[in-house]
Amino acid sequence: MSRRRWVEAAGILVLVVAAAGLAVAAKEVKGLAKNAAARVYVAPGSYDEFYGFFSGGFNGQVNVYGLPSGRLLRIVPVFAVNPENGYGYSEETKAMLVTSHGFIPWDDAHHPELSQTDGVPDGRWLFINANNTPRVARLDLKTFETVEILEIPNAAGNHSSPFITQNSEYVVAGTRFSVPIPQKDTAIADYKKDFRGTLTFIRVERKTGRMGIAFQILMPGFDYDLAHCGKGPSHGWCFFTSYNTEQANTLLEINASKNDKDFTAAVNWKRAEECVAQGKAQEMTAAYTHNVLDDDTRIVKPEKLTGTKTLTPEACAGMVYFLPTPKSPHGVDVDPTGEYIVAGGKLSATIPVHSFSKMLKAIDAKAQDGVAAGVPVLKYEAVLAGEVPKACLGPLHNEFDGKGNVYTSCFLSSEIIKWTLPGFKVVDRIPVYYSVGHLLIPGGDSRKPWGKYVVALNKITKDRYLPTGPELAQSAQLIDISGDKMQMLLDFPTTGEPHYAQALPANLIMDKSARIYPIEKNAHPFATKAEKDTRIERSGKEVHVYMTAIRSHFKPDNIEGIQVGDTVYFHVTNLEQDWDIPHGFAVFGSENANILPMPGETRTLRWTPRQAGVFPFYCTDFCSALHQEMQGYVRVSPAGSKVPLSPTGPSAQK
Ligand code: K7E
Ligand code: CUA
Repeated sequence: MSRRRWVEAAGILVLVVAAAGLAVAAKEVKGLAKNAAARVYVAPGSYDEFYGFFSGGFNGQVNVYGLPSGRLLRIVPVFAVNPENGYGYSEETKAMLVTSHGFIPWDDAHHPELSQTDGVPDGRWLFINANNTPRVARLDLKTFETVEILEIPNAAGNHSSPFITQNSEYVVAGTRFSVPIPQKDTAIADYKKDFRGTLTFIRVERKTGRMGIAFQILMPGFDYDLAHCGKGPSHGWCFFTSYNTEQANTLLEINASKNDKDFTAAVNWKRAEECVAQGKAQEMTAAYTHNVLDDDTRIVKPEKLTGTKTLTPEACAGMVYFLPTPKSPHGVDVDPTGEYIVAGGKLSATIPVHSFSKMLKAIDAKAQDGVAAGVPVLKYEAVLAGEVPKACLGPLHNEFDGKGNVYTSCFLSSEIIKWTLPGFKVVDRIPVYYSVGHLLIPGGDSRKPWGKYVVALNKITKDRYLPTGPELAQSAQLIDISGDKMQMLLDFPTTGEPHYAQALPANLIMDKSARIYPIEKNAHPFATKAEKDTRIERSGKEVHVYMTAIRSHFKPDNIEGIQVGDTVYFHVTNLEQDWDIPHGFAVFGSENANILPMPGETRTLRWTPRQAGVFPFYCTDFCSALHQEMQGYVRVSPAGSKVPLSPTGPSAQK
């Protein structure tokens, strides 16, 4: 395309950029839509059509974008501390990040998964995995906050997680890394003998969303990479891809790429439930944590748990089968009808598609190619629905549009292909920039995709954006899929490294969004619900400040009688009952983040003053015209000083 036509095609976007004198070596973009700018433009004051939930990858967060605009709406901390709102720093939220391995302020979050009813995202919760120290979190989509984190014991590299069943009965979690189970000190060379994988089924309470481990399946020591659960006819089954069926423990790039086919594990969880009910599971000791945000106090309650129910394939015949799958597969995705199981053949140029109905027949007919580590291996030809020949290089992940088309990301050839199912015929392809991982279509892994757009989540953006030093942003690219041809609309950089993302129509959640926490329902033990109740109490070396915040002052705002060596707890209750009016609180020299209580909420900052003096504190969130006046002082005296604590009660205050 000539430069001139490119400019025409890019329309006003380029004109605006050029007018600002910023057009630096504009590059050709294949498949760019006419009037692309107008088609993603959401005018000031207007809402986006979709909420998009993007994982933050190694920033451990969830990033919420509006689509089609690509506007970043919110960053929700999940597995990482967040100084912006004090998550993981405040006394109330620290416990959310406590595991059996101690306080873990970081993780690597890959797969956001929306809760479903009848196989369709219902807008209640979002689940997301932590890879490194295995955990699954649940976010409440009324408040956009992390309300629960469950640690997964007997696991490592929690990557095939947290994929959901069609009525949110379970979210699953599989081990990307096999390890000695239970853990022990053993030679790494004994991998084949001692290392195992687990597939964990986490029960989700229908009413509350509360998670709990139902059972774990002990598997051979492969790497269980990704998963998706069945829907419609295949409801009751979940599918996990594996690589390293070679069971190599070193130089996996060579040693785990030898087998022509690895396996997709098909797990019949209804059968597993029967086996558990029949007492076929073994109790296994395991230490793990389960942290839940209490609705009334808004304090995280940590719980320590011991033991899980463990099933082996041998003890529960009919529970697990292996479907041979070329070659070191990555993603596995179930189409909206529930019949087709599409893997990403990573090192193969063909995309293998398994048929659920043929799988059931193959099981009945015992069309087997032997048994691997106690698991029947079904014959490839007997379960294959078809292959997409010469699809692309490095197929990774698939999403569906609900109109019989599959969109596959191709990491090596940096493109998205669109192909028909059934039909197995590539009908369109579009380059993306560059090295695409997952794709997102609103509802694209559900029974009823909303379609309209596909978003490419790209790993590499070399030369795509203004350079920012050695590290460049990962990017998302929004592509229109409403017509026959994919049309590129928009690029936007992302935070962290989003692996997967999911989206749903805004109207499913926007009207349910919480605006305040009712102050009368605040059951925090250190809440102060009226200014007249503010006070300071000492017990030994601990000082508790019962403080309120309301535009535009703290009460108390002059504090004396604190001593070096004390531990001071500022319990700040935000008395506002008005939407979008948090107050922040920070104190000089604090080795802690600020806290940011929402309207009606109490949050606590722990402070250990190290020297005598008078130290200011202030509100960090610009809350009113007199926000700058929202400040105070705390006087710190030497240990053993006679300065009385004040104000100690209502009578002591003016
Ligand atoms: Cu393909 Cu972790 Cu799902 Cu990255 S994962 S892309
Ligand atoms: Cu309160 Cu600024």
